[in-house]
Amino acid sequence: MKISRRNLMFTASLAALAKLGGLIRPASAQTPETSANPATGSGRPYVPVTTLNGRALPFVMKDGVKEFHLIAEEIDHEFAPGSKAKCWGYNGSTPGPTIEAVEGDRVRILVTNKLPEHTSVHWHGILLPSGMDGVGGLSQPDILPGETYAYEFTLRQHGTHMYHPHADEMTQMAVGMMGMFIIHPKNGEPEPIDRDFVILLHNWALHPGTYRPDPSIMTEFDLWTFNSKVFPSIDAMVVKTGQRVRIRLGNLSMWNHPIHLHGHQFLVTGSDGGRWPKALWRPEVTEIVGVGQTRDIEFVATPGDWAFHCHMSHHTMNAMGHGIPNTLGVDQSNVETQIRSMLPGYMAMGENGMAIHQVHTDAGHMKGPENTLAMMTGQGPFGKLEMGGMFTVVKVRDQVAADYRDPGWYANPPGTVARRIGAAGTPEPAMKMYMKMDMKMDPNMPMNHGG
Ligand SMILES: [Cu+2]
Repeated sequence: MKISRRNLMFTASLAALAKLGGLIRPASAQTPETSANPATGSGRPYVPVTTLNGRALPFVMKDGVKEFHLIAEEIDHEFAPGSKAKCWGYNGSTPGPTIEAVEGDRVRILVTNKLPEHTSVHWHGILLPSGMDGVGGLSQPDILPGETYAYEFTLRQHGTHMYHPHADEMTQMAVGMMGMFIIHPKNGEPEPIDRDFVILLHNWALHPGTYRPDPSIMTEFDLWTFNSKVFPSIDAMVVKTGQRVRIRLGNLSMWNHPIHLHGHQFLVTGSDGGRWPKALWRPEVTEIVGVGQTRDIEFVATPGDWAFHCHMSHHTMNAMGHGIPNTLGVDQSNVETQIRSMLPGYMAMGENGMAIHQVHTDAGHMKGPENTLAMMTGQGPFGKLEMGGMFTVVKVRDQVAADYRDPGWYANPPGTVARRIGAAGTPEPAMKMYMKMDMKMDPNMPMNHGG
């Protein structure tokens, strides 16, 4: 385990800040949280993880035990501007803050229930006494509204783990109750990690015009999230060229997600079963993270803007209709005229593809139902990204700011961008309108406009 002078000084300055009123991380920056408790300076050191769009759960040391406090409660959550919901989470957020500790630590986790129904917390994948496993009715009585329970155990392993309720589980997880539990190895990493990201995968059924995720849905989900955010509100992962990056993925959604990184071959190096022996590491470009599983992937960063997303293409979309007629290749001009006589402003779409939907929603002519996001969205340096859901960008630069703030778009070296050869083509008729809209393309526009 390497502790640099810079990290120590950073911890010290955080301790000073903490006294001024708590740890507050600027939304756009990705400076890792302190690796030791800022209040007491105690706790064994580790290289902290970065929870995208999230934060770590602070702890206090009491008689050699790391004490955390989770508060289960209803919260107001925003998936991206234009989509809000009453969710349930921990300490004001979904997912709850990431719990970080070191193999060998004894931890005490207080859980206060401020929900309108009973709950419990299951420490998913963690080796512990049966009575600490958090299954309501099996390993403990339920935690009733207003009660606080204490869980206490010694961490005998390391790896990427999760926590979630095991009481009215279908409902409580469907509305956002989950978090990550990272246990760092006591003997350090086989390969030192420079940037260590944490992403929890989830899905939601937030029907158009409603403000409560529907817990009864099994397959027709309409929001696919990294840490309960959808693109374009998912932070970019900002990395310096040559850094060794680990992305820890957990999946508490109801689908499997083949997670794909562009521009690199990564190694799959671990799971809920801890850090795998090096002989088991395997190179991939897409790794399926199954329901209830975690996976760690690692790579050495190459400069560029590299897409990072689920490869189920419906999972890189936001809310969209299902079971609608297929209009691909259908000339609707005649029927459009007829419908307009009854429904002024009606626009037939979909003859040449679905990308036109983003054009209309970006332009504001096709206002969707209340509290619903456009199916596809986002602007890049060359135009529409036509993405949503489980999509973000790994931004690798030779120089990055000390707080890893978003550096804007990649400046491609001359001669390394795909280019048109020959005559200009003809945009699809619907796209001509888009080109006339004169949308501002600021090369430094941050990808995430909110959250
Ligand atoms: Cu997926």
